[in-house]
Formats: sequence, C-alpha cells, structure tokens
Amino acid sequence: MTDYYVGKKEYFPKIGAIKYEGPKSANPLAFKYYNPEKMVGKKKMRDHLRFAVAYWHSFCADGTDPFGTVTHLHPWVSDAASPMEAAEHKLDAAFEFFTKLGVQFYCFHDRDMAPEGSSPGESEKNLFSMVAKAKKLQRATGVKLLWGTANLFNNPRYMNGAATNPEFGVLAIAANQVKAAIDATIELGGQGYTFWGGREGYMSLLNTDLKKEKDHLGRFLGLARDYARKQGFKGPFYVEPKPMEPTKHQYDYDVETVALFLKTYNLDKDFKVNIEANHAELAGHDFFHELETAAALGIFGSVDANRGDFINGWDTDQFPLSYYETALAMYAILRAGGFTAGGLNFDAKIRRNSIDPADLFLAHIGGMDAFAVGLEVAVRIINDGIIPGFVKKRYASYNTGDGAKFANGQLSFTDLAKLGGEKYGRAGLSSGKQEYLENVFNQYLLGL
Ligand code: XLS
Ligand code: CA
Ligand code: CA
Repeated sequence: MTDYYVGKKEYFPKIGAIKYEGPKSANPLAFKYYNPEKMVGKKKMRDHLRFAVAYWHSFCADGTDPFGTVTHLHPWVSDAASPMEAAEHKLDAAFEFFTKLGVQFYCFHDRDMAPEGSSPGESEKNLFSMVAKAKKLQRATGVKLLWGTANLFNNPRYMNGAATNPEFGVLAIAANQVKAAIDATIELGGQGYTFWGGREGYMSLLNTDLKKEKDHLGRFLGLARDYARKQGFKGPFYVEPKPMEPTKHQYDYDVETVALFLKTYNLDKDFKVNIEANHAELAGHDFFHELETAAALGIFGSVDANRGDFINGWDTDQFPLSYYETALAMYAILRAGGFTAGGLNFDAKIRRNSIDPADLFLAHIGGMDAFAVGLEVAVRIINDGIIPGFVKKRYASYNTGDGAKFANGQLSFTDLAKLGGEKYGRAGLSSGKQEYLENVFNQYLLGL
C-alpha cells in the first residue's frame, strides 16, 4: 500500500511520499517545517496554507528560454506517441507528483492539460477527454482543483489581445475558449476561476483605443461571469494583476488599478484578486503592499506564491524562500481572514539547468517550508498583539471624542477646521517607531 498515486508507469521512481521530519533532518526530500497535520491556532497547517501546484511550470515548461532550447526532457513527453498520449502521461505524472508531495490542490490552463486542436471544436474535445481523466484522478486521490483558467496568450491569433483585440472575431474565439475552460473548471469542482490578461494591454498608444479596449474587457468578464453563474458556479473569479510583460502596459496593472476596473464595470461583487509576489515587484510594490491593499479594498482572494530576483526586474518566477517575506505575507493574509476558496499556488519554475527529477520536489519543499515558517511567525505576532496593538493605539484618537465624531461622519469641514484652529496645536509630534517594530518583527522570526 502506498500513500501516493502511480499510473501505468512511475515517473519519479526514486522518490516516495515526502514526510515531515523536523528542522534537524538532513534529508533533502523531507519537510523541515511544513507539518500538514500540526494545529496552528484553530486550523491544521495544511488548511491554513492550501498549497497548489501550477501545472504549466511543473509539467509543461521545458527549460526553453530566449537563448536556448529544451533542457527538461520530460519522460511523459518522450514516451508518448502523440500529443494526446503525452497529455495523458503528463496527467499521470502530475498526480503522482501531487500525491507524493502531499499538496491538496493544483491549478491549470486549458492548454496545459490538453493540446490545442485544429479547430475550436477539436480543442474542446481534447480538453474534455483530459478533464474526464482528471476527474477520475481527483476522485481517486482527493487532490482538488484550486482554480482553472484559459490560456489566451500563446496562440498567434492573440498577438493583439484577446478580449481587448481590435478585431471582434478574436474576441469571439476567446469567448469560445473561456466558455470551455469555465465548463472544465465546473466539471472538476474548481474552487475558483482566474483571468490573467496576458495580452490585454498595449505595446503602443498610437495604435490603441484604450477606452474601447477596457470597455470590451469589462463586458467580456461580465458576460463570462453571468455564463458561469448560470451554470451553477459559485466560486470567486480572480483577476491577476501584472503591470507588464508580455505587453508594455497591462490593463490589470496592480491591485489598486484592478479594484477601480472591477468597480467601473460592476464586477466587484464576484471578482477578487489573485496576487502574485513577482508581479507585485514588477509593479514597483512589494508582495506585502499588494496583499494589504487587496485586504483594505475587500478583494483579497488567492495567491500565486513565488518571488523575483533582487537585482533584475523581470518575471523570474522563482520559488519563495525568504522567511521574512513569507512571514509578512502570512501576517497580511491571516489578518485578511485567511484563505477561503483561495490558496497558495506555486506559480514558480525550477531553473533551466535544474534537470534532476528531484529538483521539482526540492523546489516545492523549500517553498512549502518557507510558508510554514511564515505562518507560525505570523500567528505568534498576531497572538502576542505587540505589533497589531501598536497600530491600533496609533489610531486611538479616532475612537473617542472629536476623532470618533469625525470617523462617524458627524463633523462638517467647518467644524473640523475650527477644532484644528483652537484645540490641537500640539498634535503630531509622536514617533512612528518603525525601527522598533522592524526589530520586534525580526525577533519573531527566531521564535520570540
Ligand atoms: C503569467 C501569469 C500566469 C497566470 C495564469 O505571468 O502569472 O501564469 O498566473 O494565467
Ligand atoms: Ca501567476
Ligand atoms: Ca509570474
């Protein structure tokens, strides 16, 4: 009896189920901090973190970069006689990996799971034949779909955009593709559905009617939502902010921009954000900023857990490793109420020269351990109340007296000005205590 799935062939034969062995373990293929069954507060670690594997990076990407060809020679591709057979083998390999790693969820694009056919109808047929297999594997293993999405960026027809394409025909084909991806997500019990506007943006404003494109995108998302709701889909829709790449400027630039877009097109009741750490950095923010902003605007949904590189400014999609970053992230996520339908999806890839089968495991183990540490640090910070208490106290003047009247909307601007002129001459001279708080935060990293 094994506690993992193996199809007709074992794709990671030298690796068994990854277990928690504790911080002193020297076994690289073991968790040092992620102990799925451990209770942290009222929930098990696994239920706080809701880890997902990204199908595209882990099973489709082959190490190709702009300067070189394939370095990851996946056995699930090389042992197949046709693209559909490769897709089936890939699904077997993926479920073997999910269950050996012990994650509860995965995420996919339609084209990750099944190859595109020569017509929209054939593509849909391919997709649904793979969805049937995925459904069986989900049932057999208990692994669930965190979210599904459509790849509206790879095919050359999307070079000028999908829902923002100047040509109506492309928008219609995109709708056909999204409809099938939504149907597939529903069929697989997906907990959410994501839109990432890969090519929804512009390369030059000289050839772009920006207002028209945004209007079309808003209408497209509204129609897709209405369709999904009609089919009984109850989960959240996510827009995933990214400021640039592949376009010079993407319409879903950052959380704040997406929030305004959602409000403008009446999408804000059904849509939330899927925040990716690396995209936050590309937007000139940090991960913590984007999470806090989403929480403040009531649109926090899910997370693509990864990181960029300190010294270069592109989407390197590396696995998250910094305890400081994961602690800040979990501090924001827990205070936003934690995950409901969302989770931590490792939208991250191993490097081009990481070619051992074990490397994919090692990368995920590192990311899962980093978030387990972040979770425990954040829980301690919240429970002790020193940092949140400081912030609360900092705003205490709005809880009573004149400040409370202002907060409750009981003061006119003239009232305010009068108070300012007569009563508060000495206000404002108090330290923000940033260095103190940063030091306290650091202390928690090693277990205050
Ligand atoms: C690309 C995006 C993409 C989305 C899903 O940069 O991160 O992978 O997460 O379409
Ligand atoms: Ca992403
Ligand atoms: Ca990315």
